[in-house]
Amino acid sequence: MKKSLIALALGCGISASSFAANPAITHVLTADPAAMVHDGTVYLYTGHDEAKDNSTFYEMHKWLVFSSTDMVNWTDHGAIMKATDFKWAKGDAWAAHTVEKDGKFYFYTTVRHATINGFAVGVAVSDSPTGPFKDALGKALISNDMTTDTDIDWDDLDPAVFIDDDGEAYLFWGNTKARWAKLKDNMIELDGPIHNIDIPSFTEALHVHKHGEWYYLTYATGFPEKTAYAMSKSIEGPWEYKGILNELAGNSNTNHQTVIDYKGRSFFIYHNGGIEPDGGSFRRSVCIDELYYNEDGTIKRIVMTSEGVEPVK
Ligand code: FUB
Repeated sequence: MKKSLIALALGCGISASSFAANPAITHVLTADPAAMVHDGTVYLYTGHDEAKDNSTFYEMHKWLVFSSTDMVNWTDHGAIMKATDFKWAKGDAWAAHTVEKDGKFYFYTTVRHATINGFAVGVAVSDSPTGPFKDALGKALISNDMTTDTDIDWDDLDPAVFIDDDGEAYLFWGNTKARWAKLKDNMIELDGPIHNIDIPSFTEALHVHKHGEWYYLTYATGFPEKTAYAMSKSIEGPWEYKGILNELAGNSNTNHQTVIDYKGRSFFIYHNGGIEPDGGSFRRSVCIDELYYNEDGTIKRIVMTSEGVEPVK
């Protein structure tokens, strides 16, 4: 039985699959994955592509969350928030990222600002990883008027937060300019200036993870996008460019990625337009493949598969 049929059979917004495949989620269109491991469970946050077939731009109103304990069977917890739940925003639920701090879950996300031209970063909070999430600040954390070094109004998108081993939190974001700033302990205010990061051919989708002694900065490069990465021994850089990590994602001009370690294995989670029969750049689906490190800490090129990953035990 196909995974989508199993999902329909289960109903009630719950989906499950008994075997792996890519795309990993097939009963709803999912884009811009961000994953968080909490209390032994993986929570996968995604945008929701709602564009019709043949659309030429995104239609995205809300964000979704799924959970799994084996990276193959995913439970659908439904929508956690919509873009206009931020009263100062007018829409466009683009890429987001969730982290946990002191028992609260902070959801950093991209929306289009209602009164300040361009995209902005909002922050919402919840007591549960599956929400509901509420605006934590009542205004944008980052708006386009705070970053005036580009001519475009979409340079403040795709937030990702990294909490270091010492509890300090860092916000990364940007399009064409890669940016970071420290966050205060309350997670909803910047703690110091906005810095630019010097990395080649940066497009968007900054994401930071740590594995062993190394910090890794992965990001979308070029357009259509591939994924590139850089490494550093410090969260504040400098970052050493290490090349292409993932090639063009089939049938999609974006390739937005997240990386996690889970139960002794490492995973590269991204989207492509591979869902049948009408996937594409604005009808995307999340995929999951293995990620392998070399002994020197560099990462092997991702092999995108149709088969997906073996279940984690
Ligand atoms: O989903 C809308 C935009 O497409 C995201 O913000 C980018 O990362 C790209 O995936």
